[in-house]
Amino acid sequence: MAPRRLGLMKKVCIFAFVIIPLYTVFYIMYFQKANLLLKNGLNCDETKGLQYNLDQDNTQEVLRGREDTKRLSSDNARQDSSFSHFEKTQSNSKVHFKINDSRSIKTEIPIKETAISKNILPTSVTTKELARRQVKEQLVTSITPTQATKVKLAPNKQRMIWNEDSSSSNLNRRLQTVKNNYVAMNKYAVNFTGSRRSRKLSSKELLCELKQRVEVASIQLGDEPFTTSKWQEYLPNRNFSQVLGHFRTCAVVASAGSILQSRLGSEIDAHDAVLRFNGAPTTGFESDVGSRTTIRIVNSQVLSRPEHKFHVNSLYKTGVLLVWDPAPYSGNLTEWFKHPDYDFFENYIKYREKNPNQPFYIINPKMQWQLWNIIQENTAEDIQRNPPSSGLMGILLMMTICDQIDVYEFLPSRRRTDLCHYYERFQDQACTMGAYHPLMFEKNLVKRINRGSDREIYVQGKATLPGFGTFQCPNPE
Ligand code: NCC
Repeated sequence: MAPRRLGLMKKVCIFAFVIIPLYTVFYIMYFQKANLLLKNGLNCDETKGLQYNLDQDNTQEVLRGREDTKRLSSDNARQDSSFSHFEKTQSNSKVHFKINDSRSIKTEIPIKETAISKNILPTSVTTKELARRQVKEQLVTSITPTQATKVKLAPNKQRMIWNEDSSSSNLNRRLQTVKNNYVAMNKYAVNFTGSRRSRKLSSKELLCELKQRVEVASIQLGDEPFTTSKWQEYLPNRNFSQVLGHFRTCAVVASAGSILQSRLGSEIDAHDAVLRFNGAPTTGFESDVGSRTTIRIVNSQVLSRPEHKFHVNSLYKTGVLLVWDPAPYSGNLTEWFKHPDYDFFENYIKYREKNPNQPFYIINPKMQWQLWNIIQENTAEDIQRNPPSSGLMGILLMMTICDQIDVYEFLPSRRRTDLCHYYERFQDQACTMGAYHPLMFEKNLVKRINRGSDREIYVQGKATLPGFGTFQCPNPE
């Protein structure tokens, strides 16, 4: 009897002290991961759909718009997982993909997010653990992503710096597929008639292209269709450059996760003006990102999607606000106003009613495509046919009102990590390398006009650009 009872006791103990705790740990981890996916805007069906895409199609559709794409039915997906055989037709601003034999593919999941990753850190990760992982990842990422040039540092500290000739062949397969899909999709009907540069422009030539061809302007009263007395009430009556004035030094703070542990906060705050993006906070991150915000650029999702709590979050109450939204490549403002990518106009008006004293501008969308043209002309391959990221638009804006612009962690530093944002635990290389936005090519452009050193990129993640007012350009032909 005794040995049998002992055996039973042993089994009970194993069950109580090993199986149950292990089960609990896995259970918690599973739900934390699910929560993070939900936090990133996906409901369970969408999550399942996304997983389906990843598993079955070997394609992760990384999307911005509401009904941007059609998920392939499982049969179609198995027959052909590549979008290259599809021909695009657009109707009612919805994109339909057709296979050569005219089979139409139905929308099944309107995925709303960009950059959803399978690799998500459990919420229990502490800052210390995060730092440890970053160091570990750094060792991997520093040898893989781009055919990077080496910076001359102490021999044992040679690391990779962003290569200004990075191409999509440096991306992983998933991001290459995503990029090709966005070239094929052409949601904004980009009809690029320019030509690729036969030679590589010098830094000065590129700067002059930007200065002379990109018009950084906000929507003004009188710009058709913003002509009514209603708009007179809401559109600020002075341009943002008049309101902001001119600055000597400016900081642009990209939201990348790799700014964590940088201790750049006081350096950033020492600038005359500081630009931040979307929901990037300062509270709790002051030592790494600083505490001042002079200007904040938000995309139209931030105004239209309830989870951003745009009207109530105090984050948005500081500084001058600017919002942008993608417009059709050749469309006019009236077409854009009728069919914005995200319907943000109503919330813009509501916000202006509640906060009439905070300057808040709508960026004229022609800027995004002027900038896009320059990137495409100076890139050897087809880039995503979507507007540049808020980051590059912000940089351009600052070049019009500052003498010197220090851009932080746009070109990744030695702290490089796949952590998407410094204020979230979500990981995806797409955030740094680009999925919807032609971010890799934007970074190439910034590297080419950088006046700072490779060492500053490596150590601080800092690129230094001259303001448009500080250099002269020859008259355009
Ligand atoms: O991520 P986001 O940008 O808010 O970041 C602001 C700018 O910082 C640069 N960046 C960011 C992360 C990273 N790892 N590397 C970087 O270089 C980029 O230049 C980026 O523009 C956007 O451009 O507006 C974007 O907005 C988010 C999102 O809409 C907002 O954060 C609000 O939630 C987009 N993500 C999603 O739509 C899921 C992102 O693709 C671009």
